[in-house]
Amino acid sequence: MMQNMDGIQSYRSVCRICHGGCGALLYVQDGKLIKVKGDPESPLSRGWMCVKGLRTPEIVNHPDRLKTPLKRTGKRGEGKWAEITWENALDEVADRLDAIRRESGPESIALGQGTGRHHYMHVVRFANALGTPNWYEPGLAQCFIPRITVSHLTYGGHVVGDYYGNVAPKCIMFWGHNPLVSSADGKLAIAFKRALDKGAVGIAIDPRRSETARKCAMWLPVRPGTDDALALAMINVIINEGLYDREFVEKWTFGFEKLKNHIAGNTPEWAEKITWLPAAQIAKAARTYASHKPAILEWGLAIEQNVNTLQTVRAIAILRALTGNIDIPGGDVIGMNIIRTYPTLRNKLPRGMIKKRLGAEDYKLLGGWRAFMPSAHIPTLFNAMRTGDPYRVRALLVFGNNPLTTVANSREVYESLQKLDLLTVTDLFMTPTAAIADYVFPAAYWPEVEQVIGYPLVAENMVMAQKGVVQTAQCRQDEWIIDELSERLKLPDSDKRLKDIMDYQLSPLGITYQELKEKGYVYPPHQYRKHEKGGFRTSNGKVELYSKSLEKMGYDPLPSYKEPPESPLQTPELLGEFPYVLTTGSRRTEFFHSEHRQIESLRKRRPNPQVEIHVDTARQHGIQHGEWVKISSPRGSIRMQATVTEDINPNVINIEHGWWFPEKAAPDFGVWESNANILTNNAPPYDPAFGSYQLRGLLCRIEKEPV
Ligand SMILES: Nc1nc2c(c(=O)[nH]1)N[C@H]1C(S)=C(S)[C@@H](COP(=O)(O)OP(=O)(O)OC[C@H]3O[C@@H](n4cnc5c(=O)[nH]c(N)nc54)[C@H](O)[C@@H]3O)O[C@H]1N2
Ligand SMILES: Nc1nc2c(c(=O)[nH]1)N[C@H]1C(S)=C(S)[C@@H](COP(=O)(O)OP(=O)(O)OC[C@H]3O[C@@H](n4cnc5c(=O)[nH]c(N)nc54)[C@H](O)[C@@H]3O)O[C@H]1N2
Ligand code: SF4
Ligand SMILES: [Mo]
Repeated sequence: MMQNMDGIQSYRSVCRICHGGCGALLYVQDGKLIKVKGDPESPLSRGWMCVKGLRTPEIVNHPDRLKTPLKRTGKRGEGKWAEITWENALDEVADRLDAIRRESGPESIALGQGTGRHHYMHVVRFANALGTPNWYEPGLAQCFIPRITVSHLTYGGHVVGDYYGNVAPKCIMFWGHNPLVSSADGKLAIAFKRALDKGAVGIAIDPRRSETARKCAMWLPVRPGTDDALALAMINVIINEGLYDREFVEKWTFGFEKLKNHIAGNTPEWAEKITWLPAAQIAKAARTYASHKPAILEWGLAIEQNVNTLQTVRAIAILRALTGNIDIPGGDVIGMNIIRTYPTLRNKLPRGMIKKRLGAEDYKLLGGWRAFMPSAHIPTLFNAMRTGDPYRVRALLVFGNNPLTTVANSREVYESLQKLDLLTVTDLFMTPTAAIADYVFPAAYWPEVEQVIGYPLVAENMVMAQKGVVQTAQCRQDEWIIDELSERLKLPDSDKRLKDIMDYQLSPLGITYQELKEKGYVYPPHQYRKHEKGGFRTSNGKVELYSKSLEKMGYDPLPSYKEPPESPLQTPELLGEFPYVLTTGSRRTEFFHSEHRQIESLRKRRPNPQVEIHVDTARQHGIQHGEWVKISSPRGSIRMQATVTEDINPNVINIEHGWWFPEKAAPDFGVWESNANILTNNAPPYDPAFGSYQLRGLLCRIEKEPV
């Protein structure tokens, strides 16, 4: 802490509004956060912060923040609340949970949370201690878990691009990824900007010319949902034109000949008909990626939001191995994992319970014993809430998630939540989901929490500390709420608090959390080519082009293409009514998922939900830029404002996700008006390994709103 002349204290911390990690200087006066700016000494961001991070004081001090625990007094969703002390609220919720677990078993209590926030692993720990196998997160099967799992199965560790070493990448291929906006998974936008500015050749595979694509030499506007076919065709070119790294492939990969035979028919000409990309462009992209070394392949979540997720991600993963770009300077490096894995108490979950995890039997890489972080399958879990099949889920404790906006098929989510005996929501603001809860708890925001952050996420090549420097009303860090409930329920290890866990995580580095706070971060030099010392940490020490592990689990050991279940080729009968391919959820700098719609300075920059439509398509429908339009899928309709652009494939419609309107009346807050997940589908088929559902590559129609 530094003291300035006029009574202002400043602190060094790390922004975590997104998965982020931008170094931040926080200025506090009389206990109030008054300013945040970029920390020039941060090794990652070197002074840069995005607009959300800079607006942190406006968020922390927002008058609508939840400030005290609330208990519902009227009917569910009636908007009648009584303030209640933490002591009473926690006692009451613990009593209800205790009764439910006695009556119906702990599996009838589910936990829900959102994407990688500070309390992520603590929620998993709580589930295991409570003895319930049923926790969920709306990402997971649709976000990141397929990439992590495939990385481990294929290379024996999680790979991330090497932007901070001495060798700069010569090429970066962005696949369904727009990190210049999303800073996803703990990789900061600024690192990509710098690498591209330094001259790396960019290839963007994206139906939209995204902010990232605009900085790339090549843009491939692929048909959403056909990335598997594109990746197979690129493998085909790289093998058949002899562009692969022979030495690496021979020495360090398994199954090359089988792969070669398997993809023989997947030529660029074959892929052209599926992906809507000219064969020559596919071949050129493959050649460019293979001939610039070192190259990074940045994959994003667009490749996971379909029902052939496992094989799509596998096909793309194989490209890195064929080109020998793994764990080399300036390439894709395998994580160092310098801190201990969070103690999630996985071994406390009784064996019988693993079998009861909803969806685990069917989606083995999401919920089974081989899963990276076993969780419940969302459609199966919400179905159990709604129908009692295969058993009733009676309670849901939500920590930082607004499922009415981020889970597919919002209407069914709503019906499911209404059936619960107990719903608690911990959040920063009153959201449409919180508004139908029985108890609402006020959460602490990032300048109010303590945490150890391994960066980038899952790879953990460096570690940073986040410091609680201010306190708002009665807001509490989620981990504290969980610990208080655990203590009341006398759960295993409930005597260990967050600080003990953080010290444990840091123990391999020989420092305590207190010491890390003083240092700010620890960033050891990266060790490259770790496989040369003892092989890859896969089942046979080699990169598995052909995956024996998958074969054993009953999944295809080699990747293949599968047409999306609702698409121009699969369901041509729907094209009359729904002629366009819909994709949802591409990120916007100003908002994090359903957050920030009440933050005036951010909302001013994007006041309304936007649908992107090509100029030619707009002309055909008489749609003008800025006009409100109706977008419909076989599930329902929503309204958004048209952004007419040339930067999108003319047959694709792109909509934002996460929209609700805090300024509109409770309890709905307009959540039924412009919510992308009214259009998405949570019905089968799902990806056979992860149970992923489709959020990108569905069918839709767009029309002028009737006047
Ligand atoms: N500002 C901000 N940052 C965020 C988030 C946020 O909400 N706001 N969310 C965070 C989270 S949880 C995540 S997972 C990451 C995600 O971040 P990214 O992985 O970067 O994903 P998106 O921006 O959702 O989508 C990337 C690109 O995929 C394209 N796309 C859509 N459909 C397809 C398709 O079928 N194939 C291909 N190849 N491309 C397609 C979109 O046009 C988009 O430009 O962002 C994180 N960062
Ligand atoms: N159609 C469509 N849907 C999508 C996606 C898409 O691309 N398209 N993307 C999916 C993906 S990849 C993801 S990861 C999910 C994300 O889904 P979520 O992470 O669930 O996102 P939100 O719905 O915004 O819910 C987050 C809530 O947490 C609150 N919050 C923020 N910080 C804290 C905190 O520290 N503690 C607590 N208790 N609350 C906090 C916010 O106010 C907000 O209400 O969305 C998924 N949904
Ligand atoms: S990119 Fe993420 S971590 Fe960095 S300032 Fe923005 S929100 Fe914060
Ligand atoms: Mo995500």
